[in-house]
Amino acid sequence: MVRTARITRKTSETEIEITLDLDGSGKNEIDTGFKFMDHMLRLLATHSNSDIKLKANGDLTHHVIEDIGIVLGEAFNKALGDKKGINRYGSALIPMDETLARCVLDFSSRKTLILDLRLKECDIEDVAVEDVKHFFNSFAENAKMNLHIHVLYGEDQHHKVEAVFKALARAIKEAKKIISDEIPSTKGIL
Ligand SMILES: [Mn+2]
Repeated sequence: MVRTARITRKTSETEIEITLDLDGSGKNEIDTGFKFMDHMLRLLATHSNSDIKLKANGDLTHHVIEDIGIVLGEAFNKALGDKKGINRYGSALIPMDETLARCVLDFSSRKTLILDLRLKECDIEDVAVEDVKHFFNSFAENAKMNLHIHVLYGEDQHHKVEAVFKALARAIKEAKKIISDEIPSTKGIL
């Protein structure tokens, strides 16, 4: 079974192209136009063992980052297909220096997002905190997942978001794993 997706999305605000291979080795080619997002999405590919190729262009930071969340979420949902045999749930606790982040997720086909990043309302490198929050919202919605993200403690803003992306990646790595040949739901459908 090939678990890949290729999506191109063009609106009057943004143009995004992505290819995703869930069973890759973490290879990535990321160009969002924003150095901090490139850094975060490379981490996501590397630590989830997913190959991600992404190119984004657009008018405003807010639009581009929100739409990357949409397209990346759609790609995960598409690549997971009918979700036959997947582990479905994943969780990870990841430290980064003084920060500890937790991510717990369920590829449930329903969106819920619980997000507590403990971030000050400021810019992190070339991205605003608001945009980071929008990213997780669009990602959870379009990947149709239950996503619970908490920064348990920490000081540095960059460390908090980086630990969260690594935790998300490790949780995805666990949840996407093929462990049986059944659809993991008592309803027989996900
Ligand atoms: Mn960093």
